Amino acid sequence: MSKILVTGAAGGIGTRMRQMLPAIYSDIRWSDIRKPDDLKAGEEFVQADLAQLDQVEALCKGVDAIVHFGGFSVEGSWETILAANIIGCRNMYEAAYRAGVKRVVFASSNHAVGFYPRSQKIGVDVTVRPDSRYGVSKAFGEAMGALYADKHGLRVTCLRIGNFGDAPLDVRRLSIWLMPDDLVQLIRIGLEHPDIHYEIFYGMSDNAAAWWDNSNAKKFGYKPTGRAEDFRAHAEAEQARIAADPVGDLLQGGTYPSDEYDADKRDR
Ligand code: 15L
Repeated sequence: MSKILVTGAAGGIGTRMRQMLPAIYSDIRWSDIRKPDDLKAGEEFVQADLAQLDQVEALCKGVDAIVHFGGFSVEGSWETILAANIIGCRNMYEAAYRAGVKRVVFASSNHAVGFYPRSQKIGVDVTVRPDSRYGVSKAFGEAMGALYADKHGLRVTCLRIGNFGDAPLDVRRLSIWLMPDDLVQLIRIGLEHPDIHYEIFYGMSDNAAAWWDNSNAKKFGYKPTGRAEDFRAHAEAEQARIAADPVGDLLQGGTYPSDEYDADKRDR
């Protein structure tokens, strides 16, 4: 893999990946809509607005693979999601195709399926059940990946990321936690595995309380090393500070499905 473009360089995951990926890949172009505060000398950075196709095309010049963390990473207004995650994501795939990029690793999210109940274990073959406009945009990004893989031969890996960080933040995150080293492993599979055509993996560590069947990732050699249960006491203590959420506590997406929820109030 010679030249890799990583979008979303100034975000939470991007910032961490800037510390980790250069040990594996020597030629990385980083991009974001704003310059990272901690940009180091020698890091190649190109500022770009994903909603502008010409800017994304310029970004993709000479690139072999893209790791796409760019866009808006939480729920937002329709206008925000439309520009950053719908138009921006379309521009990323289209510019990748035009530039002859071979692989894309797309940062999808658990919120593409956040309306599934916590009582149900799901694999990667379920119908999407987005829990927010943000979740819809992630389902869109997965669908675009399938289109560009099937129609144009890009090798696309979608990572339905749970919650990325050094430790699970609460009881919900015990099920969906993703340790940084495990994300690096998943990215490497997407960038390097010879049999990738179009795949979806859950971006989670070795979580005993998981709601997701991640056997597809394991088929490609994924061996997560983070164990959420090692942090259970911490996560339960944090959970005790959070108010109960009668809707969100039953659903995989947590507060995302319960925000703006009024299905129980409508006359059908
Ligand atoms: C996500 O997709 C978000 O990017 C992140 O900020 C968290 O909200 C995470 O999901 C989560 O579900 O915890």
